[in-house]
Amino acid sequence: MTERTLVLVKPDGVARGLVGEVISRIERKGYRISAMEMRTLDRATAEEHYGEHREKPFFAELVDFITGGPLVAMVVEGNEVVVGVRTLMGVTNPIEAAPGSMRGDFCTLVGENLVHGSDSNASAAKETALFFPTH
Ligand code: D4T
Repeated sequence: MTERTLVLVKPDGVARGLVGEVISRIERKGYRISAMEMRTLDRATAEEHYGEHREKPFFAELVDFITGGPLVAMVVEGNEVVVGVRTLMGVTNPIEAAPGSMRGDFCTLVGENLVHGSDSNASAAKETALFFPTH
């Protein structure tokens, strides 16, 4: 089933020159990028994007990190892409992410875990509208 998801190459990935690596893995899997932009998030957008984590102890740090430098946001489309991208990314904690996944191959810190992908179709619709309101 064709779906859409929102992918972010987080500021650590941009700073480390891994944008091409992330895009390449998504494209080689067979997914299509239908919108893409580099931008530095303002705090209001970051707080909305991570709204479900507002009460968590790591929320302030998370917002500082995601607004701390440019990121690359993209809308990715394809067959069961929400789960497909999460599989390519690996689990949230990079230490537990499988080798071969992006987090498994390229990072070690949960607070700097390279990429974001929407976790459901409902999140994908909300996040796509937040980042690309006219897409
Ligand atoms: P995102 O949303 O960034 O793609 O990550 P996940 O979907 O894989 O994981 P999440 O929503 O549970 O966490 C959001 C974000 O918070 C950071 N984080 C998470 C953190 O800094 N410390 C923590 O203890 C946890 C659980 C990492 C991802």
